[in-house]
Amino acid sequence: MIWNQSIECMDREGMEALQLRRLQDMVDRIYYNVPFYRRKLQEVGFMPGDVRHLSDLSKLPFTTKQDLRDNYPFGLFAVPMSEVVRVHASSGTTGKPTVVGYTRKDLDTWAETTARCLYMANTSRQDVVQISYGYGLFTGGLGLHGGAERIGASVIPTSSGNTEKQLMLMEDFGTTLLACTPSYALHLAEVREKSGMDRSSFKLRYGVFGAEPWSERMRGQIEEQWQIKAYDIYGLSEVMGPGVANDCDARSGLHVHEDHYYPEIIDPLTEEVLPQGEKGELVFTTFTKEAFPLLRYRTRDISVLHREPCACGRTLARIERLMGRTDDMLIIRGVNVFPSQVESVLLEFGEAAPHYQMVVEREGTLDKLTIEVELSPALFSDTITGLAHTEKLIRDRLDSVLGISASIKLVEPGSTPRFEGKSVRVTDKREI
Ligand code: DLL
Repeated sequence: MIWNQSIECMDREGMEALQLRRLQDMVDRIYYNVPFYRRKLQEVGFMPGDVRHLSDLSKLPFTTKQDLRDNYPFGLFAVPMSEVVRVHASSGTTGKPTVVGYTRKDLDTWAETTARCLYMANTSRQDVVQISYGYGLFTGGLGLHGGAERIGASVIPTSSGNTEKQLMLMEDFGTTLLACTPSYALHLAEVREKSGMDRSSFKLRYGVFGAEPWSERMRGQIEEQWQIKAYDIYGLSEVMGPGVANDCDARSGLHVHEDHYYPEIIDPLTEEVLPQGEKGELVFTTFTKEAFPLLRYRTRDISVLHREPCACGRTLARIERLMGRTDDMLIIRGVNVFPSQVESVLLEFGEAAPHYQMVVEREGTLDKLTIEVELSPALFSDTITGLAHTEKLIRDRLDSVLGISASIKLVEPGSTPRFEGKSVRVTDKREI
């Protein structure tokens, strides 16, 4: 049995005392070890030692994705690189990724919190866990891997892609728990049907799905098509990776491992902390992370926070199923994509500001991204081979920057919409 009962069922008073001690320690560490935070804290007149109550946190400055970008790649690390044993990265808003680092102790914390999530989803050492999240710079694969190994389950690290092989291994190895994006779980079911494989020859019982928005409707579809119970796992690379929160059998929100990752909900415009039960932007402070501590990180994810104990017995705070974002980040086949990344690539090809439209659709169960690129004089060529060449150059460059393939449609000068106010570059036709 892997869960931390003394933490997960701690009374509020005990939890807040623990959080205050950890916050004090964290503010100390970032003040002395990260020049960026020292400057920010000095700007608001804060010294280590000034944190007396948990509510003092609301007086401290926020950290944003732009701050991470300005300090690329390792500027916000609080330990020397000799202490860093792992680096991951996720999409930044332009060509450069957001980089995160882990000490050995951070990996240990990550494995523990992800194991707690998997335990909420009924995982035990009897399980065969197939991890079809991508391994590599993305935190999904290795993050779930650490948690499943911590439980003592038998881990099959298939990573993403190669659907037929995934199904073959799932059947042959008797996979009981599947971890992947919810849309990929549906795709796997669809391919299984098409290839005439019989559901009854699979031993699958549970699934842990996340890394992209999904709905109760989609949960119902997955549960029906696979005849399993599906759980929602949330996380983001900046805070740790998968395993920041997960839902339990009570299905009344995702329990946040708030002894390590402290959640707040703010009004994204006024930046005021909102009372529990109100909808707003999720903000996280990491209490124990050594390599890459984060103070009040603005996730841009929208949710609602609840602190009453749950029917399952846990007292850990809960966030409601994620409800969208305050920025224009899209998640396409599990990969985070910002329109500004597309823009920065197109700028490499022409002299003027590029005109483009992104269309996202769900074909069957898979996401498809089409980018209509308006030809500028610099891109223009009057031969068919010239156009095909231009299209290939743009496609290859976008593939490598975005990390997913997109169809490119070259369109005539002047044919994409122009905007007087805020431009609308994205049409998302997916129904989730
Ligand atoms: O997606 C970490 C992860 C991997 C979570 C595997 C769960 C499972 P990033 O690539 O940094 O990290 O993307 C983080 O994905 O801010 C949300 O917008 C979105 N997201 C993650 N989980 C969920 C979820 C990983 N369960 C961004 N529901 C986050 C809705 C989610 N959105």
